[in-house]
Amino acid sequence: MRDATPQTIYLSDYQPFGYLVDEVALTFDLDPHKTRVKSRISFRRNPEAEDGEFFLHGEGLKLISAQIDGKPVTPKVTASGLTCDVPDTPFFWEAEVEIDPKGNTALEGLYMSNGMYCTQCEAEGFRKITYYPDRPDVMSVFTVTINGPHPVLLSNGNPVAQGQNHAEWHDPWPKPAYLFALVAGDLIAHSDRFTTMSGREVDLNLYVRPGDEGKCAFGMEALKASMKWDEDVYGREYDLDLFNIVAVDDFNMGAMENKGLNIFNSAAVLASPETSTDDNFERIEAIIAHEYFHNWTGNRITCRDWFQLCLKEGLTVYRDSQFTSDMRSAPVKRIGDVIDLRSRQFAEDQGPLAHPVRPESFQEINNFYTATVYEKGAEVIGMLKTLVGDEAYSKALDLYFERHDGDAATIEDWLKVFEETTGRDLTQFKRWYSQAGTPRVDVTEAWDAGKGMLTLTFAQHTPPSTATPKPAPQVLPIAVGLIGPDGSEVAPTRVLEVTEAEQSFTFDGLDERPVASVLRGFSAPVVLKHDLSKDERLHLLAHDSDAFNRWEAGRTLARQSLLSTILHGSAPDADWLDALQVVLSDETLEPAYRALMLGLPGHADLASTLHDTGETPDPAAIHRAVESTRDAMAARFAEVLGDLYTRHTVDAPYRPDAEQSGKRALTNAAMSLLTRVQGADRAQAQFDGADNMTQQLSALAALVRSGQGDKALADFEAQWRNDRLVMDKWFGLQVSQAKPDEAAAVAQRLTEHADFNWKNPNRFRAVFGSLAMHHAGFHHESGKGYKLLADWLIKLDPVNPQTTARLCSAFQTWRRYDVDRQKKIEVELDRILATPGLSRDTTEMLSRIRE
Ligand code: 0A1
Ligand code: ZN
Repeated sequence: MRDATPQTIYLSDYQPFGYLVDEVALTFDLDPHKTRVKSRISFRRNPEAEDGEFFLHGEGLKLISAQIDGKPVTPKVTASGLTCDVPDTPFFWEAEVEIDPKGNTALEGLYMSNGMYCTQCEAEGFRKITYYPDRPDVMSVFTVTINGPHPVLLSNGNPVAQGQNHAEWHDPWPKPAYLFALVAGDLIAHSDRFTTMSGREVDLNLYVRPGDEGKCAFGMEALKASMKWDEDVYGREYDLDLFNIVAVDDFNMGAMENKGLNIFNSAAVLASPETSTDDNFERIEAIIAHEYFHNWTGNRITCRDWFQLCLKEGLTVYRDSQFTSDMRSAPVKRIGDVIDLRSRQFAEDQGPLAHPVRPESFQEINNFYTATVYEKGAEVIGMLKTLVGDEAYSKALDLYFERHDGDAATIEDWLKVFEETTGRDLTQFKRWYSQAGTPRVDVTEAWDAGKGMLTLTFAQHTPPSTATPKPAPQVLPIAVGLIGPDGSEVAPTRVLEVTEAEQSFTFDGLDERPVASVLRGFSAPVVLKHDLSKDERLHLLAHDSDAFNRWEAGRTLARQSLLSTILHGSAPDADWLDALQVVLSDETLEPAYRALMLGLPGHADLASTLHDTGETPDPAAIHRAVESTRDAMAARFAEVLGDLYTRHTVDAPYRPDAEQSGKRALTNAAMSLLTRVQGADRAQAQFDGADNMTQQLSALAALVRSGQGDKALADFEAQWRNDRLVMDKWFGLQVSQAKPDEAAAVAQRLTEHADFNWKNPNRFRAVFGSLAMHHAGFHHESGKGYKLLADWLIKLDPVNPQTTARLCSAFQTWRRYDVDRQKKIEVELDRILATPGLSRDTTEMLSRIRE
């Protein structure tokens, strides 16, 4: 039900809870529609809290009975929880409630997925399981008893008793309720062991549904690699005798770091060469690492309140990106992260959903699991490390773990360990946590030939937003190196610390004017404006020793070429194409890097650049420009691409490692382009001969895009119709490869397919996430894309508010477009908002977008 007046919660209102909880004992008697949950919880007054009101959260619970110290009580129950008169002295609260896991389609709390029970409690799902102070600063030791007719009964911690249809678990580490988990079902374990740095043996299990046993080996290896990496790099050891992972098919997000019992969306853990692409493997490895790393950054040290979400998420994303860089190629990982940041986080920061990395208010916390909190949060950690240096970063982290182990901490606590270990004042740096918006940085150069001196002047400006109407200057670590006219590096990377609105730095002792390579490694999440000439950019593309900026030079040339095609209809820039061809043929460069060089800025990225320069983006014109540029690249590079395709085709048995996947990324980029000029035979042959999903799916995409994919689509469906995860790809690909004027119709047709199970978030997102990402299709002038998405969001909202609300962000950039499109979108936003009983999640998202 929609709240009459949705409540806004403010960071500044934080108050500790009036009671401390030492122990929680829960007993579950599982039943699909009538699960009984008994709780026995010890409470005592919190000496640090003023307010002694005894309020327990609880939603959708049927209260059967309640007792205090064994005596029945009659609490006052509302839709959000209960209050009760309690003694001044320590007491035991006992309650029995009934819940309906099978009727729980929101996938929050205890629910059922394909016959198994599972839980999702972050952020506020535990209150749908029993009455409890469901807030992260209330930490307690949990003991859990599960009764139910299922071979596998799991909860957090270590098993203390296991019997027929019965299990008891004890988790010795105090934790907030959001880290509670329970799983029950007919599951199969893929098991292994890990010996920790101090010699303790840990049993590892990956639990899956029967039939998925063949998709566990990679995830298990990734887990062991993560455990080892966290010991080697952060000195962090695992702390239980057991670590369990469970794969579930119905899950709103990627995965969840519940203590000792991580629960994963099956798409984020199950992998096999035949069914998963190289990208899937890399993502799975990263998510397994991410959830595992949370054991220290999130679980042992958790968040005081949900405003501090970036404390665990920014740091854990940063740690998982370090892990991937170490396991694979650091420059390739960095470029991928920046592409992702620009497309998701910059869009958020530039529109009505802009919020600081640490927001100051919210209505529904689930709406703040955003690219800003996660990815910009990670960028902030990266900047901090750049500013203080690697050694100081390690020292600060050691102090953080030592001082705050067992705490529910804040950003202030986090920054303080850096201030204490380095002696730095981080007052200004803290703005990265409190200000919304992406800083714009203008660099201008002054060359004094007589003195051999180059001066770089930086001017920073952050566009104001509702969240931050008056942004102040930020601390910007800007990494700069200089490339001489002969292509050699004449000044190695130096990190300039820009703190003022305008500030200059000089480089001297230079014989000739160099080309400045600014913002190396993308050392700060800003939009850089550096007026280099085309020749200077070509010089960087040919010679920059910083792999990121070398790629960035090519990217900027590509963007400029595309913009002039979009605005003036010009042909693609021949100088850029010539320079790109040289890079493509350079066998000293790793194939994955060259594959990235072949990429173009996305449609939405181009729309954003156009908007930034005062133009109104026309999605159809952007689409045409990208297509004609790709055609020109294909024609211009045909020979080189044919050569790359043959030279880098992998003959060895499939391995999902960086080396092989890099080669496949390059040959598939080549194959896709070649299909434009040489017909579909190569793609068809690759499709027919493929023995792994990377090869099969990229060939299928090329075939569908070229309009010759009908047979391959049918063959693919016949081959994979019983594999849910592969069929998600089949659904998604048809939308993403559709022509702009057909995308909505294709999506509509797919919703009529017998396997379109719209209540499954992965399947819903396969179709509608793909539609929202199909820039020219979603923004087609007919408005059909907008209407179709709105229809389905209205349908999904009562079933799954969280997934509905997340997909609303498809509309966040709407003010960029022409009046006609804006009007069409406005009609749809208002239509959704007018739906009776719209969830708090969706109402908040759309009201912010609509503002
Ligand atoms: N903490 C998890 C992500 C997560 C967040 C919220 C969820 O439900 C609302 C589920 C998972 C992570 O960062 O992996
Ligand atoms: Zn996380």
